[in-house]
Amino acid sequence: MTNSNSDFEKYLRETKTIVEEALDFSLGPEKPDILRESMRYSLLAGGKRIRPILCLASCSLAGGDPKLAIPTAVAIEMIHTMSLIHDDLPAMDNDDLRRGRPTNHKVYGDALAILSGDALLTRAFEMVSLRSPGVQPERLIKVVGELSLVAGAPGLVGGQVVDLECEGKQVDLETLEYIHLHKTGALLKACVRTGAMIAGAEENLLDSLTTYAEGIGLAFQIIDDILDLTSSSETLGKTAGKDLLADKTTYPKLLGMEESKNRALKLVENAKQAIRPWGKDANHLLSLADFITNRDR
Ligand code: GRG
Repeated sequence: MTNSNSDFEKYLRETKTIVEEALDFSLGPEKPDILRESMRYSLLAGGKRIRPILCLASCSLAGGDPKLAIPTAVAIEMIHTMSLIHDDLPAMDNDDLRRGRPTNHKVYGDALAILSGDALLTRAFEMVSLRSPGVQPERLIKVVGELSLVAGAPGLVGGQVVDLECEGKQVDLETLEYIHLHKTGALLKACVRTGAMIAGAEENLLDSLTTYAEGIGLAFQIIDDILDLTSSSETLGKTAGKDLLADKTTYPKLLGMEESKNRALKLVENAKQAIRPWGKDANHLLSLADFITNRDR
C-alpha cells in the first residue's frame, strides 16, 4: 500500500512546519546583528524545504527517530541556502529575485552576501558536529564527511565551475548531466544518505538511496528546466525564462519538451524502483519522488 494523497500532503505540511521551526531556532548568537539579519533573510525566506524533508524521511525509512536528524536536515538547508546566495551573485548567475524576494546581495550588498553564505556553510558543520544531541559520534563523523564531499570540489563547487565554464558554449547531454549531478544531484543524494546514516543504516540501504537520489536529482533538474520555460517569475519566486535569455543548454533545448518530460518520468520510476524493497517504510520517499516531477515551482 502506498501513501494516499491526503496522507502525504499531511506528512509534507507537518514535516515542513517542523523544519521551519528548527530553522528559525537554528540562528541565534551570530554577531554582528547585520550578519545574523542577512543569514536569516535568506534561510527563512520560504522555499519548498524538499531537502530537509528528504533527510528526515530517509531517517525514518532506515528505522531511526527523525527528531535526531533535525540538526542535519537544518545543516543541509543551510548549505542549500548558501549555494543559492552565492549562485545569485553578479559574478555567478547574477539574479535579482529568489524565493519571491530580492536576492541577498541586492539587499545586503555583495560582500555581506558572500560572508553570509560562508557563515551558513560553516554553521552547517557546527549543527552536525556540536548540535546533534543523542546521535553516536561515529555516525556524526560519517555525516560530516558526506557533507564536506558534497559541498566541495567533488560536488556543488565542481558542478558550478563546469557550469560557468560552459556558459555560451554548446553542451552535450553528458556534460549537462555532469553539471546537474554535481550542482543539484549531489546535495539531494546527501539528504537521503545522511538521514539514513543518523539511523545507522547498512551499506545496502545507502546504496539503494544513492540510486534513488541520482534519479530524482536529474529529474528535479529536468523539471527545473521545463518550469523555467513554462512558468512565471511570480509562481517560481525566481526569474523565469532565464535559461533562454542566457542561451543556456537545458534538457528541453537538447531533447525537446516531450522527451524531457518522458525522461523525468522514467528517472523517477527507476528511482522509486530502487527503494521499493523497503515496502511501506519507503512510502514517504516514493511520494516525494512524485512530488518532484509534479511540482509547479
Ligand atoms: C561555496 C561550497 C560553496 C558552494 C557554492 C554557487 C554554488 C557553489 C553552486 C550552485 C548550486 C546551485 C544553486 C544549484 C541549483 C540547485 C537548484 C535546482 C536550486 C533550486 O532548488 P529548489 O527548487 O529551491 O528546491 P527552494 O527555493 O524551493 O529551496
